Amino acid sequence: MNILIKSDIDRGDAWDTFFAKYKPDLSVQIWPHDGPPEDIDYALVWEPPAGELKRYPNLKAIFSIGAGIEHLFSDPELPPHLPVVRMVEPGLTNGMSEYVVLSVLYHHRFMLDYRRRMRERQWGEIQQVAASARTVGILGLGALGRAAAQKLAPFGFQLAGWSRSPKDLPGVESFHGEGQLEAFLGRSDILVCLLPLTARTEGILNAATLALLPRGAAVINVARGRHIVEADLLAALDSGQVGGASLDVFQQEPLPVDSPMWDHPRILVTPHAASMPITDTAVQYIVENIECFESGQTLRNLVDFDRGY
Ligand code: NDP
Ligand code: OXD
Repeated sequence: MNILIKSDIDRGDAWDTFFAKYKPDLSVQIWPHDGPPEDIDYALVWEPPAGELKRYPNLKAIFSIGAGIEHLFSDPELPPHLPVVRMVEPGLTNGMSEYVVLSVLYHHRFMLDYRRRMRERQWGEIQQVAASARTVGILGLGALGRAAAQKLAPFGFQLAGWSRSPKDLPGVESFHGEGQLEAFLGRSDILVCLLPLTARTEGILNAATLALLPRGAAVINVARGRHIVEADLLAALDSGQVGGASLDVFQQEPLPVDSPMWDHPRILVTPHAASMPITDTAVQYIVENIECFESGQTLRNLVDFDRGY
C-alpha cells in the first residue's frame, strides 16, 4: 500500500519516520512521484497542482494536510467520487488555541498601545479592564473554534460563537445563521474568525459587518484572507471603528512587500503560521482513519461537498 505526499513545507523525512513507526506496511512516496500511478492508494496533500490527483486511477481517499480544503476545491479536475478528509488532529488544534489565546490576550491587555509607547520611550499605564467585562466572539464553532473557546474560558471572558447550526457548549452563547449574525457581532469586543472559506463566508467581514462591532473592537483573522475585505478593514482601523487586528492570513500570500498592513500601527502580521499539523500526531490520525476505512468503516471528518467544508 502506498501513500503519496505533497507537503507544504519540506518534511518528507519526518512523514517517512512516523508512517514507518505507526504503519510500516504503508510506503511513503514523496511528490513528484515518477513510479507507476496505479501504485498510489492514498494521497496526503497541500495545494496539489490542478489535475494532479486524477492521474492516480486506484486512489481511494484524499487527506488534506490542512483543516481548510479550498486548495482542493480549486482543482476543476478533482475526481468527484473520491472522499476528502480534513486535518483534525490535536497538534493542529492545540497550536490554533495557543495562537487565539495569545492574540485575544494581546488585544485585551492593550499590547498594541504599549508597543507604540515603548517605541516612543513613553512610560504610562492604561487602565486595565476585567476579562469578565469583555466578550470574545468566535465566528465558526467547529473543531478549532470550540477548542479555542474552551481554552479561553478559564480567563473569565464572556464567550459567544456563531455557526451554521445551533450549539450547546457550556459557557458559550450560541448564535447561528445569517439572521443572528448582527446580534453576535454587536457583542463581540474581540472577534476571532475561524470559519471555513465558502461561497457564503467569503467577504463576510466588510464595511457593513465591521460597523456592527462595538466601537474599538479587535479583529483576529486566523481563517482565510478572503473572509475579510482588506480595504474595508483598513478604513475601519483608520476611523477607530476597529481598534486593532491580528492577521495571520491575507487575500494575497505571501503578503506583498508594499502592503500597508506590514507597518500599520494597529495591525500585527504573522505569515499564515497560526497553526500547522504536528507530524507525529497527524500521522496517527491518518493511520487510524486509513485503518477504519480498510476495515469497512466510515472515514472521520469527511468534507461535505454540498456544504463546501
Ligand atoms: P470546521 O469545519 O470544524 O468548523 C467550521 C465552523 O464554521 C462550523 O462551526 C460551521 O458551522 C461554521 N460555518 C461554516 N459555514 C458557516 C456559515 N455559512 N455560517 C455560519 N457558520 C458557518 O473547521 P475547523 O474548525 O477545523 O477549521 C476552520 C478553518 O480554520 C479552516 O477551514 C481553515 O481555513 C482555518 N485554518 C487556518 C489555519 C492557519 O494556520 N491560519 C490553520 C488551520 C485552519 P456548523 O458547526 O453548524 O457546521
Ligand atoms: C489549514 C491551514 O487549513 O494551515 O490547516 O491553513
